[in-house]
Amino acid sequence: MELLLVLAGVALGLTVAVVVWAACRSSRQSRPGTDGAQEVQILVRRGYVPNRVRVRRERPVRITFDRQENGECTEWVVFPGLGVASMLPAFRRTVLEFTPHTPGEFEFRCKLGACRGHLIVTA
Ligand SMILES: [Cu+2]
Repeated sequence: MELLLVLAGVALGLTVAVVVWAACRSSRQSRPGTDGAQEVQILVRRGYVPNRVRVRRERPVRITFDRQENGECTEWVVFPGLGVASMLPAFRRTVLEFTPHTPGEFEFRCKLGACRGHLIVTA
């Protein structure tokens, strides 16, 4: 019985890993907005789509997070290396604006760290 529970747990873990992996493969270049800001749209649903976004440094970035789920996991998005964080209300769009000054690869993630993405800042 205990073995069955362990196997069920492993199977569930694998399923979650596959779902997260499947949601975590798209990559996109930002688009210039009408005011010169770099526009990025990110769907938040069991991860971030896309989860790799390229922007140029020293230009304003405007990221719209479209969160199509509730629950605790993706309630917050945090960019630890950029000092940016925001709450993302369920089933709403939340706009984040900032200007990256340093080139590099900056992670963003959810509250629990299960969903991750990268902002690639180029010179
Ligand atoms: Cu999460």
